[in-house]
Amino acid sequence: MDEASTVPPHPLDVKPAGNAFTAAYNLRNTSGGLFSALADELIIQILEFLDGSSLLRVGATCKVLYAFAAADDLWKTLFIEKPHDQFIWRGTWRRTFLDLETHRESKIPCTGLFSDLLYRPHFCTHTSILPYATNIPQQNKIPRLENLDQEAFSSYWVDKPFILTLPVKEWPVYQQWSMHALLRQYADVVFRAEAVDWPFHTYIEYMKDCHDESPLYLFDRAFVEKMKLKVGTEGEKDAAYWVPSCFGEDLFEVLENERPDSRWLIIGPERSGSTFHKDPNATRHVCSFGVSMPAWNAVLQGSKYWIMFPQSETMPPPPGVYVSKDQSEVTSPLSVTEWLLGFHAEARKTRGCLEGICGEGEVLHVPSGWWHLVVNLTHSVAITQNFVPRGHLAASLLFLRNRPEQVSGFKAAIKDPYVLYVQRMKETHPELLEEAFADIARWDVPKSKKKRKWDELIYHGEEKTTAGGFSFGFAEDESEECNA
Ligand SMILES: O=C(O)CCC(=O)C(=O)O
Ligand SMILES: [Fe+2]
Repeated sequence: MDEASTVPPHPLDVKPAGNAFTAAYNLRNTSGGLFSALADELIIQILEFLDGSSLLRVGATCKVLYAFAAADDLWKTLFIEKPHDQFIWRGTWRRTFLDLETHRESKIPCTGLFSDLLYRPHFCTHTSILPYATNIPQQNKIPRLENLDQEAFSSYWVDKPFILTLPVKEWPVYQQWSMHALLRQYADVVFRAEAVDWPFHTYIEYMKDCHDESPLYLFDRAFVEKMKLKVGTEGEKDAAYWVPSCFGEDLFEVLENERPDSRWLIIGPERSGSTFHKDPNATRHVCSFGVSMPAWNAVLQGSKYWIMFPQSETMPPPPGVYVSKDQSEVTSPLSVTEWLLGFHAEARKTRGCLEGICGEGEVLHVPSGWWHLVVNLTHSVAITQNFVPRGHLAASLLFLRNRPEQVSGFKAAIKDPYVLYVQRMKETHPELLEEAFADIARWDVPKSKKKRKWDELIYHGEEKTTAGGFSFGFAEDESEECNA
């Protein structure tokens, strides 16, 4: 790919490290003093200790330190650490922190400075992501359907990704939420975007003039309350949106007000997105044992490129993603663009890879346990919600029971979400609960001498009586197993 040709020169004329080998002149021989001998990462780590005025002073000493002290990530951290009541977004974190208009900011060329660390964010910001979302091989394409009924979903599609093109087009929020309308109605409503809580109008200013390699992503779990929306049933008067009917019942609804976070408003500019992860009960967390909640993600504006992989004991995680032995930690230190640059070509050829673009008015199904990376091809507005379909009741019970620390969003007062859930299910859906327990018990019957690793991990067969009076059990960890 020749994206490189579309990348403009770095604003301070910094070049990639490799260029130093053929360059006639290296700035580090004349500038930077003792700092010039240090690795780039070390220089940045030292600068991370400084406050804004010290950073400015260090940056005024020489060209090398001027370029390093201008790294926008340093200023982003400073800005986020210091709460600002009132500020104007000025296109970069440095200018915003210093409240500098663009034309008042110095731009001293640092020709002869070669640094991947300084050049890479600039390169990634200006690398087009569109080529990665095109020419999707036929066998990789996420199936696209107009609509589905519940029966087809639960009997065939429940564990497969797909894109539905019709149901969301009926939603009032799809028909009414232009960026203008959103801004008119919610300008002063404060939404969460990663580490900041900003009024919507500020986030829109940021979105319109953003040069971050990984833009701050608005991801708000309380949007329904903040925007005073009614989540209804299909066609219901005053309903802002409803769950597409094919996904059927959501057995987490029995938790009512005690339900953990389950829905998010997602807004971001082009290139914002989510690096590889699997969803458990909440977004951006990884759950053990491959048990996680399915979700749907409806695009109301813009479009998203999705690349997905099934999870399986026999398959490694997607290229460029590293998982700890117990699967509780995922390391994917790369930004979305870095991952696309480095691993997309290999991923596309990897067994199980599925890709697709979910466009405006479409909804994508993320089955339980699937890895996914998502990137917005244009600015986008989406709603996502996770749910527990019938077929995943047993798995979600196991998850709550075995990994309470990875269950996010339950109120602190709920000491044992598992017990609460069993209780509620017993009151409302006793037959389903019994079926789920029977499933769990069946998973314990070894079909062969060699138990599946997954079963060994989650179920040791000792008997315990739960609050609901059902008799069954599985150990949480080895110590429990020893006591059994
Ligand atoms: O960026 C997106 O829309 C995807 C979000 C996502 O994967 C999630 O909510 O878990
Ligand atoms: Fe996700």
